[in-house]
Amino acid sequence: MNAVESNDLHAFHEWLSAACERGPVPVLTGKNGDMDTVGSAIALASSQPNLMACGVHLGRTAKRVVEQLQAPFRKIASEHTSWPAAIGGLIIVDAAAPGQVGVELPAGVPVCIIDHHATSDWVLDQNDMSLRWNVRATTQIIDKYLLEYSPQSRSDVVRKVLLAGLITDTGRFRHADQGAFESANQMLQHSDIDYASFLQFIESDSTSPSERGSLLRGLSRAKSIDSGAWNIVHTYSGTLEGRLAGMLVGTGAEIALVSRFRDGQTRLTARAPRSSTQQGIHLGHLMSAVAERIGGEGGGHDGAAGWSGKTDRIAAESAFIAQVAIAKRLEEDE
Ligand SMILES: [Mn+2]
Repeated sequence: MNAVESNDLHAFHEWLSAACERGPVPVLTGKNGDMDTVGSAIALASSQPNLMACGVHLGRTAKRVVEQLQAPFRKIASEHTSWPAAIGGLIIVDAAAPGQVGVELPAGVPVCIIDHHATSDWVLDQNDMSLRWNVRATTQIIDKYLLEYSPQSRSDVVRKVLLAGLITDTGRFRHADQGAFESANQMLQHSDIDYASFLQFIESDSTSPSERGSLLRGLSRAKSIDSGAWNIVHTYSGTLEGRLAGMLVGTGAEIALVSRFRDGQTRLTARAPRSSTQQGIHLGHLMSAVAERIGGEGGGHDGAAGWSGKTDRIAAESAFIAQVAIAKRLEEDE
């Protein structure tokens, strides 16, 4: 661990200890309920009795893992949310903006943001803090904290939810870097986890006939266009947009874009292969720029990002495509 990380963890530990002394501290997940946000919350919450992992939604993988491991996680309502009385603080994991948690936050409560997104729309108050590291998964930050300040909480269940977050956020280590492998090694070390069978369990997700139908319809509607220096393959779908975008990348798309419109909300989901990010594409920055252009919230990572807002679907797609048009392609030796 470098000096910056170890200072950050120390400051976080002080913040956390003070918050837990004041009262209960919810550890809130992002509303997409992906494995990284849920795994981070559950693992961190295991370190202190006053912490409680909670969120509005469990995604598919997270739901299966939480059920299988019987890990403590509390579902909370997205409206009229009842927060504990005498709340000591609030920790939000793996969410780049207030709109990504799906609940109204309690007023006047010190907040800590733990995240690894390249973009951040949080506005922090004096008693708030943020732990934002350039790592592949938020669970890597949590594991480093536990290793240093609460090693006894790193049970096999805790290690499994951490590892599951790392596996899914790196796309089964396809988007991993050296730090991600170091974290994986750390999580497995001195555990009884059989990595291959745990991976098999995570991947044993079956697609229902109706989901298969919408993936296929999404693929059949896909169009390939050029925008500036880049090729974009785009389509729309009512479900599994991330998975569909991954399939579009599989067609050789330099940028894959999937949009969806539901209940007055449009959502854009984009994916790019490493070859595109190496040549200068940063989807998180592009989605932030879309939000600046047409409103809503956008951001994420270089190769995976999203935007959501009230603009209609076609206008939102057009805004993204127009933003790509002005993205420069770096030459190989630059
Ligand atoms: Mn994440």
